[in-house]
Amino acid sequence: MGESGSGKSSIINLIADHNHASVSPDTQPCTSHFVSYGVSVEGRTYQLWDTPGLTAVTGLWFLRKFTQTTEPSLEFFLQERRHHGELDLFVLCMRGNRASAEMLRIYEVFCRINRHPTVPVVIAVTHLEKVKPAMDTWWQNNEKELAKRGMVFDGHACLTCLSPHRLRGASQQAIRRLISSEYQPQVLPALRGKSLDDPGKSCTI
Ligand SMILES: Nc1nc2c(ncn2[C@@H]2O[C@H](COP(=O)(O)OP(=O)(O)OP(=O)(O)O)[C@@H](O)[C@H]2O)c(=O)[nH]1
Ligand SMILES: [Mg+2]
Repeated sequence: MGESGSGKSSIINLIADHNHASVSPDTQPCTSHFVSYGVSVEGRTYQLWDTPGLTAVTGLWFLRKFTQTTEPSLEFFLQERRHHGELDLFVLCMRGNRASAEMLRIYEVFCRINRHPTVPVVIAVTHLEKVKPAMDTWWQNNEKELAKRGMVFDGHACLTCLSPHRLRGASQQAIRRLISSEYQPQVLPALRGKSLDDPGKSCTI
């Protein structure tokens, strides 16, 4: 999940190495429905959910309308997934080149209550192709600031989703590693009674 235009659909395509999800050609909101994709990573199948983007309330009436319809439907969607025991990992997506107060609100409303002791929350940061000397420098420079604001994560990946790009392979590895990592069993009571080798974990982006 994340703000509109943060790169959620692009990340799905990066993980899958296939253009499954529609990506916005510009800054307009693109994904309008919750769509799941079965993606195989190193022999395991993951159910990845692409979600409509959340947009900050602004003075523009059409964006305000988008926000008002998306937020309750995201809440309902999460309740449904929780009810079916299908919430295994939250991937919060943000643009590294665009800090926003909206991110903190999304974290507060959707991630904090779901994190301990239930679902791990990780962050995937996009648009980092120009960060020097390496994309991960973004995390080194920003982790403390995020933590100061109460945004704590169980894992992170610094990415570019550009295609073609010389850093795409490294980005794909990083995001695949992020979603396939085994997070501490004590923060995953939803998996108790299930084998951790169980395929078909779902992952909400
Ligand atoms: N330069 C750059 N552009 C990116 C990157 N990731 C995504 N984009 C571009 O950013 C725009 C938005 O990407 P989407 O994947 O559609 O974003 P989204 O979060 O799914 O947006 P909504 O569906 O509207 O919520 C598209 O034009 C992408 O091509 C990146 O890492 N670097
Ligand atoms: Mg999208």
